[in-house]
Amino acid sequence: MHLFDKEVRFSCSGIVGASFPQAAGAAFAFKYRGEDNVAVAFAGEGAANHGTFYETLNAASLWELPLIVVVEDNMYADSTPKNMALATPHHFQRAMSLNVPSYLVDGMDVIDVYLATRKAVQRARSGGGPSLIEAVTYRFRGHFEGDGQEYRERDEVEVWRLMDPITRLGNRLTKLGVEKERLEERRRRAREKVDEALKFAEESPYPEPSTALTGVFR
Ligand SMILES: Cc1ncc(C[n+]2csc(CCOP(=O)(O)OP(=O)(O)O)c2C)c(N)n1
Ligand SMILES: [Mg+2]
Repeated sequence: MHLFDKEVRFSCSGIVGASFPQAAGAAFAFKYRGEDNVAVAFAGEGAANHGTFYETLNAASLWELPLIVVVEDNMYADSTPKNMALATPHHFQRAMSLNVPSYLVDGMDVIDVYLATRKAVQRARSGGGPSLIEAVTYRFRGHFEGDGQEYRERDEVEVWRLMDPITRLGNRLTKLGVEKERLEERRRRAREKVDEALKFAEESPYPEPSTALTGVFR
């Protein structure tokens, strides 16, 4: 859960709802130093019920921070369906109250997500402040491997599978004239990368127990 890569400027934590203030902190630093970077916080719809969501949007809007908040609304927080935890189906309604403009996008459509993101980045870079991207999406697999998934119908999963974003992007590219071989080559390269990463993980030794608290605040 706690992935961090300084080179690609990516980090995450197992604390649900933590990404909002962390990204806002980065956005504050970018603005303070006069850099044209943009910070992006990704979180689920469950995470967007944390106080950190409102607190961050309020401060970021007030201070016009170069921040994009992406809510990946996949209808479930672990096993809790969204309608049992959210008083409104839409996150943009909440952002509106804090003067943060939003894009409601088809989160299963890469191009739709890209176009909204591009606008949000432009807004952030031009000093316009934060934006919210509400991406409607779905989780095909369980919340964890071995999840019995008693909380949903098999049919529901199958319906969403028809909207698989990778298949849809492939279909769209084919329509635009991209040759089948080129797409197949991309798929092969992606599979290779994943296989390599898996092999690396499986062949890596376990860390020394004595390092468990290295770099941890105490
Ligand atoms: C502060 C905190 N509370 C609870 C958890 C346990 N937990 C892990 S994932 C999860 C559900 C998150 O749901 P959502 O934000 O919708 O993200 P999704 O898993 O759907 O991407 C919960 C409650 C946690 N990791 N951190
Ligand atoms: Mg979710």
